[in-house]
Amino acid sequence: MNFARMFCVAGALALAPVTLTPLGASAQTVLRSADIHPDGYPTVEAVKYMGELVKQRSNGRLDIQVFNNAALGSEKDTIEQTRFGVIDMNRVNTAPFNNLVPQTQVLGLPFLFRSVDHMHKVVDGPIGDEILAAFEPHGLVGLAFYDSGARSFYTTKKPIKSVADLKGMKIRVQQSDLWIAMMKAFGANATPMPFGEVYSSLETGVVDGAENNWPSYESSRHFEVAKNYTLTEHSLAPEALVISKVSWDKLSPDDQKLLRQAAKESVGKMRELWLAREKASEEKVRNAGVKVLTVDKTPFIDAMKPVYDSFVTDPKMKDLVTRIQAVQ
Ligand code: GTR
Repeated sequence: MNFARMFCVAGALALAPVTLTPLGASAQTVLRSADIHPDGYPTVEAVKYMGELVKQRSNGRLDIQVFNNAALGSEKDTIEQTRFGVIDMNRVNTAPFNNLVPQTQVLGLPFLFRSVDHMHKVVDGPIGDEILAAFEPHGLVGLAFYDSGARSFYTTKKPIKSVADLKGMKIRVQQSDLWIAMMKAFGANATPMPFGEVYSSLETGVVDGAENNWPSYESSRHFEVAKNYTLTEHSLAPEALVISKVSWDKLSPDDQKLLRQAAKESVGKMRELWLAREKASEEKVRNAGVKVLTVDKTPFIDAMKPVYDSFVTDPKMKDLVTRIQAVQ
């Protein structure tokens, strides 16, 4: 991790969470939450909504302040800062947690979920709680999973019409061994990098393509430089909302309960916002002239066998996959 950066941010923020005690008032705790997305993006708005709930229910004693637009750094860096308590909360896709919390890998496995409804049933049930609990030994407390739609490929020059088209292409991926293996199994050259570097990498030809859901493809303006979007929908990897264990342990059991409850309630709000944003983003990029291709998914699914063979190996992971597949 980048310690220089961490301490620079630590210096800028002072130590989190901040407790303000004006004369005659009870102490106020402001939890700082990171997000790379802009204002209006469903993840950002969902955490703001959660903040309203906790503020109201604690009579102003607890509050959440969202630092979005990657103001606190890239996801990989902010995860480290959150583990050390420099940042209190973080909303990040599950992929950048994969190497740290191996149980999160299961949620990104290609073509594992049959539908968004299947994914919701899994993350809303005991398996979701089990994976949230797996963050704890790593300095983080998992609060909720948010939707992230389906991720599909987009390219600057050659459109992807078959698995063979991916051969030798440089494709940007999130910083996760699972995602690197997925690209390799598709025959592509995986280029892991932070989200903030993708636009210029597409523009200058450092990569030939990337993959993401409609809202991120649109809000990042990647569609301006990579105009071929192929609906492979290879992963439904959800977003995760976590709080630093350092910040968590400073809260009373009642406040911890309040936060957990508000986080769970923000999921419904997020899903509403997500559905609307997915439609709006798709419409926007289609109107901007993006070429949307549909493909037969079977060869893409078949190509993922080596990923399952190397990532679903230990009995616990196998059991988790079997239990997910059994959820109706
Ligand atoms: C988005 C996700 C971000 C980040 C980004 C990426 O869909 O919301 O958290 O993971 O993708 O590809 O880096």
